[in-house]
Amino acid sequence: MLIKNKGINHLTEAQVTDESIYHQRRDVIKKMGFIGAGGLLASSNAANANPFSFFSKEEKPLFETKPLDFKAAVLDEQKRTPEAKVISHNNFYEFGTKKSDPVENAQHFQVKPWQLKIHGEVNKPFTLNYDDLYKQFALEERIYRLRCVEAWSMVIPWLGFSLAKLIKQADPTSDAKYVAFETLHDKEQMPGQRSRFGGINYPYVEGLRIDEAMNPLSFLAVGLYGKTLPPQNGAPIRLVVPWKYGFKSIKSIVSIKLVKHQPPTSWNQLAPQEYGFYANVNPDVSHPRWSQASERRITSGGLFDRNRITTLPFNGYGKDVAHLYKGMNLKKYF
Ligand SMILES: Nc1nc2c(c(=O)[nH]1)N[C@H]1C(S)=C(S)[C@@H](COP(=O)(O)O)O[C@H]1N2
Ligand SMILES: [Mo]
Repeated sequence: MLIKNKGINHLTEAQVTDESIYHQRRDVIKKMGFIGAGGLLASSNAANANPFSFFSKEEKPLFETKPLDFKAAVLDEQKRTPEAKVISHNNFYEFGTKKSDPVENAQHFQVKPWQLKIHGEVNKPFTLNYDDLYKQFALEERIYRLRCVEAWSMVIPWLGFSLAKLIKQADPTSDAKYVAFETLHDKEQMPGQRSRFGGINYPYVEGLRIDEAMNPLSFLAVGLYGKTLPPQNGAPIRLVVPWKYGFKSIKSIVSIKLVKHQPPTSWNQLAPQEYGFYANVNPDVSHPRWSQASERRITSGGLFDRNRITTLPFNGYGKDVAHLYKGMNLKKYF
């Protein structure tokens, strides 16, 4: 069995705050030698050592989000995470490993021109340019829970279209068994990529099995809260797979490739014993160093307010997706 539970036994549930989990997640990277004691995080105040220091905090954000036309979601009862939180508490290692780094460091991100290639095992490969992202498919709103592997979650109103629509347009061949996604690789624009900051071997890559990708819940988001995506949330287009841990929901995508074999994925490559390919939200399978049985829902309280809720299998989307994993041992394929 690949799951290790040793090491978390000395921590009670109450002690496992998101903050400690987040530090633990960075610790793996430290242990692997990517961030040493005298490394980038430790010396972030020293001149020249911080790859993010070239934007002063006083500088006004240059990035403008624009309103989008979309079909609104039918009202649902979930209490949405305030927009201000959604766009300021982010994981986007290309712009830094702290939650506040992406909003500070991504505001100069140029999304025009953009090219998203759909290719590989398809009969009709195509490329979407920036304007196509908003025009090719009718935009709809989806209010989804996003559950990070670090045991915090948000409820976010996304705008976009089903991944299935885009894949169908490319007409996959019978050899298309998986879908491989890739984030932009641009060291000029993404300071984290200049130093392997965060330990990831860039570009960030992710993948889904073809039946997961074709599930109606799998979504390509081009906006949130009625507007185009801000860069810290993955502008101009990112994946949202609501029944999986947040790291599957890859940001700022430039390539969607249909492939024969299971593709490599960034967090799995970095720490395979901790992050699986499937990464389905599962309260019964602990992360080797913390429990996944509950989560902190980020609502309108303070960032580190206690708002503990029980984590549901498949993040509460089991009715729609559990059949995809029938007969699979989800402890082995975590
Ligand atoms: N390219 C890229 N995509 C990424 C990440 C990243 O570091 N780089 N972080 C992931 C993680 S861990 C989470 S929880 C979500 C966070 O999305 P949000 O910042 O929009 O809430 O993005 C995911 N997509
Ligand atoms: Mo995450």
